[in-house]
Amino acid sequence: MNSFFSRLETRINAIDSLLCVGLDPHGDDLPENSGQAARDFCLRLIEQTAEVAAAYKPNSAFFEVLGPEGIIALQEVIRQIPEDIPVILDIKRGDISSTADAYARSAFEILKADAVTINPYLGRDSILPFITNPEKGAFVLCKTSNPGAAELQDLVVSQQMHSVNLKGPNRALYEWVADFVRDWNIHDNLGLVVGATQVESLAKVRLNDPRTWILAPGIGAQGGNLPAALRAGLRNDSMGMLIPVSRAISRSDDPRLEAQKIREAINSERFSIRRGKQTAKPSTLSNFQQTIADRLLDIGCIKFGQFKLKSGDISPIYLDLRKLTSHPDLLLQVGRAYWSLLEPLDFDHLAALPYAGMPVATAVSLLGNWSMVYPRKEEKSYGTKAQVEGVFSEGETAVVIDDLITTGGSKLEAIKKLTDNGLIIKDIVVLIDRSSNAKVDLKQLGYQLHAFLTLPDLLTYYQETDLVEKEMISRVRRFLNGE
Ligand code: NUP
Repeated sequence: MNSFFSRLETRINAIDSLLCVGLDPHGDDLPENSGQAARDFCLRLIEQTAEVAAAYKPNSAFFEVLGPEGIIALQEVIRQIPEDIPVILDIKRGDISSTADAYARSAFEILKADAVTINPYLGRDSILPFITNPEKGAFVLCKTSNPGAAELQDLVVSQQMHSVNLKGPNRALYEWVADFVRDWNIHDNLGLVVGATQVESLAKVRLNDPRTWILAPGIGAQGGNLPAALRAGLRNDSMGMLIPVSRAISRSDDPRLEAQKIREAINSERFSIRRGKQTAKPSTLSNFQQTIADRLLDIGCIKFGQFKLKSGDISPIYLDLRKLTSHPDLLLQVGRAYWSLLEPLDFDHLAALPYAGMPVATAVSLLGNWSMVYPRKEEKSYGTKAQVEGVFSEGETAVVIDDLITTGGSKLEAIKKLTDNGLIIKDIVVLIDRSSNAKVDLKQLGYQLHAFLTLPDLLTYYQETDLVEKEMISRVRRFLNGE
């Protein structure tokens, strides 16, 4: 599968450009107000700029205003854009999920755009229809380039005013939006719109989020300062920002030359930044996995040092996900991680394994509105004498939820209890697979293991990012290999 951002990065690397050419056929610039004129305007622009365009961004408004023939022109323009250049359709949609789903289908299936711009005002369920297909992407309006942006987007919102306990009180609404987008970005295909005219906001957003792609309009006609915007918003690897420019290119005497000049101006800033900063290596983990990996280390769910195990062995690593209950914000994000693995599965109940699996399964149950059961650790010797708590019927399916897996032995014990009570088990979902051979062994017994992270991938990530010393990582690897 080729995700939207990996296709975008392939194109950017192939032509070494972060320029996104805007296709905005303003009425003033057309010889007549017709679909044909808009189409010709855009096709000429594409012909002149295709060599330096990392992406194209048609704004739907200028086509819609021409009536049905404008829409047909838009469809035709997108069809004519070379296959390897992603198309971001600027539509700024936002609606209840059933309507958002129709908007998404219209943009992706009818108009064949690769990504869209969307409005976050309606919340998570309005975003999901645009991001369920990882091959398509969406950029969420965070801080827009226009003078009136501050009116709502800079409103200070205190922590108590919203239901999700994310970090830090009293932050501007746009900063909350950036945080929510990190949280919603379960398929790694969400970016942000932060205007190139908003240098301070670009810097704040980038500081809090070293990875997310930013679409930054406002260069040219709106007067944004290109070097300042790039210095504030680029990632350490001099990627992570796409600069859309419409009028400054389309209205110049020589659009081809102008597009080349802007690309060069962007690149000279990128290279001076690259010289000054250490180049970050691409990671094995997705953005969402990295966020969770960072926090797990931060709060001591993953520890490096010397730990005495039950077996008496001394281990250089210790995983303890029980600490999650003391960090409800992370527990919620972890819940979303499980949710992303559970969503494609077919089941009637979650089956939480006591004790460590129970808080995470409760979080997931609340997120997905899924019923939960749990096998008791010790059988009840009185009352119902139940072995499995919760309401279920024989023949129903349950997914086993636990925090970690090492050998799979404790999962099999629990599965026996669940199946003895009439439940059918096909899948097991955990946050971290310590990766002995559990996945293969369980598969042979007919169970599918789904893990959000594996310990070897985590170790590689901590090494790449220098979060843990190389020598310690090697020691853990030797320990895991039984050396
Ligand atoms: O914050 C935004 N500012 C902005 O200008 C978000 C946008 N999507 N845009 C769009 O980018 C705007 O609607 C237009 O299509 C383009 C900027 O055009 P120009 O100023 O480069 O001509």
